Amino acid sequence: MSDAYKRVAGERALDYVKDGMVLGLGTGSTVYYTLQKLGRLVQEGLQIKGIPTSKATEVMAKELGIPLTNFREHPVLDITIDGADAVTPKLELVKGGGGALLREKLVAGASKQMIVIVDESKRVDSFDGVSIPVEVVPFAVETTVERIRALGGRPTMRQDGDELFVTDNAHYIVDVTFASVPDVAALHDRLKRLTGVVETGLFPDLASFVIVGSARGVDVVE
Ligand code: ABF
Repeated sequence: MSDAYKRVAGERALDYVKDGMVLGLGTGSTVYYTLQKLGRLVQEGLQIKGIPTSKATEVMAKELGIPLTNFREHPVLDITIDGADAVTPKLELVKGGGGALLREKLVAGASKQMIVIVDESKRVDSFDGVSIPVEVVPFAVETTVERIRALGGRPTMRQDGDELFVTDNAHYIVDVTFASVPDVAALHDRLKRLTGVVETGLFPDLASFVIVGSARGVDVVE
């Protein structure tokens, strides 16, 4: 049933899109529905351009005929529409379940607005025990993993079958849980200070609002 909730949330985000906008195109199964409808709107004449947050989204956007652009042409975007793995009542996000967190954070950070689209299963009270993706450079990864563990985390290298998962940026992902996460921004800062860490999937303050699909329909949470 969650696909229906993802679809209603993903499509509702397009109510905020206007002719002439430059959009950040997120990654994941909720954004899938946004992109499908966006492709139809473009065919009907909607004038927009998009910057994809992953190679997978770039391929899907091209297949759908969504015009693409880049940061050289548009260093500032109007709206990014993207999913999330978990959302707190303070609109803090965990992202990166799909391994695209670095480009997602760059695109969202370059946007005037970030609209987050989720089904209700993503709403949590806190990130205690929630798996947090951390993008790390391959060089000295074992040392970086031990330094994450020393922060109190329980790190696991993300696998892709028998191999280590490799991101679009040729990095690895370490999925980490912390028993208690009382301060999301502070944990992000502690992780980012580790030399081998490129970026974390903690988005403490980028979401403008969240569109939640559920059996009740659609709620906009600000
Ligand atoms: C992406 O969307 C990832 O950051 C996040 O993991 C994913 C959410 O997954 P889905 O929409 O497929 O549930 O932005």
